[in-house]
This record gives sequence, structure tokens and C-alpha cells, in this order.
Amino acid sequence: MPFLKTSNLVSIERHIVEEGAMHPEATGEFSRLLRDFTLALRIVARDVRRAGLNDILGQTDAVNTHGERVKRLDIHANDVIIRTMERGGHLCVMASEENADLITIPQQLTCGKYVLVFDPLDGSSNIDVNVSIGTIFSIYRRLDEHDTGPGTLADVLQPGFRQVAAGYAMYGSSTQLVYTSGNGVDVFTFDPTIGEFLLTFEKIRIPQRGKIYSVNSGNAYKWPQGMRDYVSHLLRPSDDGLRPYSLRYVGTMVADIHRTLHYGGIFMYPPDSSAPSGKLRLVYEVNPMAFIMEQAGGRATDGHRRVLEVIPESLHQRLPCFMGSVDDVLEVESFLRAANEISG
Ligand code: AHM
Ligand code: MG
Repeated sequence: MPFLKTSNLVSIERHIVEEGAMHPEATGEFSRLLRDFTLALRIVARDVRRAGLNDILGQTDAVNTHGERVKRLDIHANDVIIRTMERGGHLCVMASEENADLITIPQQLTCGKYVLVFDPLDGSSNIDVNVSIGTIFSIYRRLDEHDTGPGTLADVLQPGFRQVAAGYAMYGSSTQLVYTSGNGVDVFTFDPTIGEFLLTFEKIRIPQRGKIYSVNSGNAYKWPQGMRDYVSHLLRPSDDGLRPYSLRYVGTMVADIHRTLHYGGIFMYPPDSSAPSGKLRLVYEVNPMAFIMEQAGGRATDGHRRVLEVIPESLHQRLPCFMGSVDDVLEVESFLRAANEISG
């Protein structure tokens, strides 16, 4: 795979302006929102890079809404994003994986027509050990664009197909921003010497089928039968050379999806007997990644339904997740269906 898939020197800001120019009705508000957001990402990226050097690693005494111990860098990233975004005048409400409730825009500030939802630092179990982590986000238009008051829960609980844009930043060997506004998926790499995200892969396409599967196999004893059958199938060598598959699992969704996007294959967080809806959150994790996958030519379902058509019922709702190359996701769906039919 070539390192650079584009010879154009285009910054994320220029890219957003050029995309805005395709919509003559655009007021520029969305471009300004994204400019603010990439500033937040640059600050988080800087602080992640220096995490071992200052006193920001480790755990706090706080427990988040999912009953998990909160890491200090999570809280810091959450705080940076909220503080950068609340005064731009573009948002009417935000929601974060780290906040139990909606994040409202302070009364003295202006409300805009967009909604921002995000997971400030995905991959919490990897933070303290210098393994890739990331930030996931998506943007919606508020339901009533003429409303100038605070946004509501209904504005946040829109189905994924209504996303205006989504993306993730991955703080890996370099910092990359993967972004879609429904016009394909572009990858930008941060150049710290000039402080800009530059376009490095244009309109990335996921292969139709891969040879890698990504799942926490430690949960296999709790999986539904169809899931166990599928993974056994992937591990059985085939004459056509398509199998066996390799297993890769970082445990940071951003990193596992990023690899899947480039190399193809499948990423899964299935339901199991102790977590019937899996682990990943529909609003902050599954929907943004599903939008990116589909925009790159892949497929994203909960095993049965298209993720982007699921109507969220609550902020922190979880959803099983199967996403990646079209042929791989279709195959796991057929295994799940077959096992269900047998068990009636
Ligand atoms: P987090 O948002 O608290 O970091 O949790 C989400 C992460 C995902 O990045 C990753 O895919 C998953 O949890 C890993 O979970 P597990 O350790 O159960 O395999
Ligand atoms: Mg997460």
C-alpha cells in the first residue's frame, strides 16, 4: 500500500471549504464548526503525545455512566472538546460518552443549528500503555433549524442516516483524521511541524472481502451459536485460499476499524449472554463508524439490521456491531440467520 495516495497538498480546512462550495446554499457555518473541532483534535493530539511526561495518566476516583473507572486523559479530552465547541455559536447541544446527560450550551452563549456527539477518548484500556487511542464524532442538523433555543434529547437521538458528517482521529504512530460528509471517506495526516491535517488518502475504498477478523475472542464462551459457527468457519482452511483468516484485535475500536478500512475484513462486537446488546454505544461509536464504513463501500449491521436505520432510544444505548468488507459482513449475517432458524 503506497504511503501517500494523493499528490494534492490540501489541508482539512481547504477540503471542507471546497466541499461547502458544492452546496451553494451553505452559509459557511458548518465549515466554521469543523474548524473549531479540528482545533480541539489538535489540542487532544498534543496532550496525548505528552501524556507520559505530565501528570495526566492514571485513574481518577470517578466512575462514568457505564460503571467504569474514568481515566484522567479521558476527562481532559472531554473537557477540551466541550470548551472548544460550546462558544462557537454553531451547536445547540452536545452529547459525550463521558457525560450522563446532554451537554447544554451555557445560557449566555449563542445556540446554532448543529448537534455534536462524541467519544472523547476511545480505547480507554489502552491509554496508560501507549497503544493507539482515538476520538470519534458525528454531527447532525437539529430537527427544527429555525429554533434558536437549546437543543433537546430528540435532536441527539436521530437515526444514523441523518448524520451530516462523521469521523475519527487516531492517535497512533502519527495522528490521522478520517472524515466523511457523505461524499466518500478522506484521510488526513497531522503534520506537527506546520500544525495542519493534510489530505493523504483520497476517497478510500474498503476491499470487497478481506482475510482478517477482529473480535474479543475471550468472550467466545458467551457468544450465540451462529457467531461461534462463523468464527470456526473462518479458521478452517479452504482450497480457494480465502481461509483461514488472521485475527487482529487492538481493543481500541478506532484502531481496529482503521485497519479494517485499509485492509478489509470484519470488525465485530457481538451480543453475548452477559451483554445482549454488545458493548459499543450506538450514538458515539457504532453510528459514526457505520457511516464511514458505508461511505467507503463497506457494510455495517447489528447482525440483522442496517445500523444507520436503527432509531436510538437512549443516549448511552448499546448495539451489537458487525462492520467491514461487504462479503464478510454478509457472511456473518448468514451464519447468524442459519443458527436462529435451527434454534427456532
Ligand atoms: P471505551 O469507549 O471505554 O474505550 O470502550 C470502547 C472500547 C472500544 O474501543 C473497543 O472496541 C472495545 O471497547 C473493546 O472492548 P473489550 O475490552 O471488551 O474487547
Ligand atoms: Mg469508546
